[in-house]
Amino acid sequence: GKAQGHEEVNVFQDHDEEQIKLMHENCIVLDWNDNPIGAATKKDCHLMENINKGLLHRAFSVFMFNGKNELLLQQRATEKITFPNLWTNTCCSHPLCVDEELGGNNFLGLKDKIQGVKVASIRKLNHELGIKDKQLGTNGEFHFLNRIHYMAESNGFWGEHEIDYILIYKISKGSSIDVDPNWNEVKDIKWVSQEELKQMFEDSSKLFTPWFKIICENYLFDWWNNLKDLSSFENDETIYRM
Ligand code: DMA
Ligand code: MN
Repeated sequence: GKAQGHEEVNVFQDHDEEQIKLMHENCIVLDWNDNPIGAATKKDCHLMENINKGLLHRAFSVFMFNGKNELLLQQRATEKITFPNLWTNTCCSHPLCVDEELGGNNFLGLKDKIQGVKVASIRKLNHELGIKDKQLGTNGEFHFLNRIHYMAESNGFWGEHEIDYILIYKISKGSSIDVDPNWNEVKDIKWVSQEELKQMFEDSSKLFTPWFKIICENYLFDWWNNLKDLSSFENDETIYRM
């Protein structure tokens, strides 16, 4: 109705039209144990006003490595409503509240949920980075690592409160993936070695997302040192609360 339209103009003041549209997507609302309990718009899930009351949703974070053990980073576009301009891992987003991305329609186990998150990851790797699902299917493989429950403010008004599924995508030696960024989502990209990432952390002109920092401080370098064989790290059923 009219009143609702009015309110929206205020909430999204000065934001990018394309990004405002995406705020109408339906995210998966969760209880503390990652059980879906409903749906809410991306807008509602990211308002600190709701997060402070406990609203929690499902997310994923992809870390893509090439055959040279380099990690693909992205700098978020200035147009992003939450965490604009910050450097972060390859691709992050939310599985939508639809059967395909929930992982099925009843009695879902962790394996089903991971399957749903992979479907969402393939969708967003294409949307944000122009990566074709055909290439993902043949040039490497996804590994599910673990789930991280965290909360972070973007600017006091917007923020995150998520159970974040961590996925590593390893490009096979000798294969490559073509990247063609969507500049409404991504401002810059960079393939980095461990040394190059550590140098970026020293550079005070480069700012990073809170979830990327949490993952770097707690897990990333262990995983990165064991990319050849992730078997002792992957498919961890614990939800880590940060
Ligand atoms: C949300 O990422 C997911 C995490 C793990 C923070 P995002 O803000 O990039 O989502 P989207 O790309 O859907 O805007
Ligand atoms: Mn989120």
